Amino acid sequence: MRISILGLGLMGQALARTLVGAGHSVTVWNRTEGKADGLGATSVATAAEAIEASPLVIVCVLDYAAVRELLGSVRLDDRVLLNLTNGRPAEARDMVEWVAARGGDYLDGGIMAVPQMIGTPGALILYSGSPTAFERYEEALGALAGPRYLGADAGLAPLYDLAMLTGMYGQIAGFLEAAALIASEKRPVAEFTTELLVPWLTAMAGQQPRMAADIEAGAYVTNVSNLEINQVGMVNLIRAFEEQGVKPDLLLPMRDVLDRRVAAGHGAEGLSSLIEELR
Ligand code: FVH
Repeated sequence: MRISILGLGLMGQALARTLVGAGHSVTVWNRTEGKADGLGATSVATAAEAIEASPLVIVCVLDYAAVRELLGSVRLDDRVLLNLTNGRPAEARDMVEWVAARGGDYLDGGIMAVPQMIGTPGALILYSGSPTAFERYEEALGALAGPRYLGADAGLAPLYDLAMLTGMYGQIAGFLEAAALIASEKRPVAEFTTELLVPWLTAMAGQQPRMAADIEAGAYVTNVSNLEINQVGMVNLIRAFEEQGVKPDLLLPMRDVLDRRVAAGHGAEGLSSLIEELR
């Protein structure tokens, strides 16, 4: 299959290398020269030439503003533009019209992997947008990562991508605070992480499907620790941080939300009810 790639940053290079390895005929373009060396792809001098070369055009650059800038007023007739650049749902939805006005069909994608993972079993790419475009290229795109199509609304891939990154940042915030607490007593952080924290977090993640069901039902009655108990626990936690000389900066927003929910009279509910303070 003929596939073009616009943007040869770390991710674009990984995409190109993997598609070449899967036997596709890959044409590449990058704003600055020298990044196509050793990829086994055909390098061209302009984005327009790369678009001309293939019916499937993948773009993966810094942001959506760069996507629009590099495409300029080039026509995309009979082309599918697959945008794997990180962006927001509103930006992806705007791209549908923008690409259609140039004669093309639009697919958005969210890469849930680092460049080294592309083409390996752990990689996932979320897709949304044109269903016919996804069906046509699903098999070829499977060489990059496990594909998950979320629907015709192009905004869905960035929405889910950002939601997954949000979960990741929350987990990293908890890890950093926990590590700082352990390090405050000069205890080994690596041993704590591997032997205790990771198994604990894995077990606690098992609670999240039940919490998600509560959220969907809007039913927050709990038979485990309610918000009042968690509020007392949080006071204890913050005080321990202060005594250990560690800043609880990443925990304080959660404490504030917990306090607001209890003050609003929902102390008997479970932690899943905190979502009501976020809506
Ligand atoms: N790397 C990662 O781990 C993450 C994984 C999840 C998805 N992200 C997103 O992928 C997009 C590209 O990321 P990247 O890692 O390839 O980024 P860089 O290595 O910094 O390369 C940036 C490329 O963007 C080109 N570029 C920037 N501005 C423009 C512009 N105005 N016109 C044309 N191209 C532009 C840049 O070109 P150059 O500087 O080499 O000339 C690079 O090709 C990104 O959305 C991540 O969030 C990666």
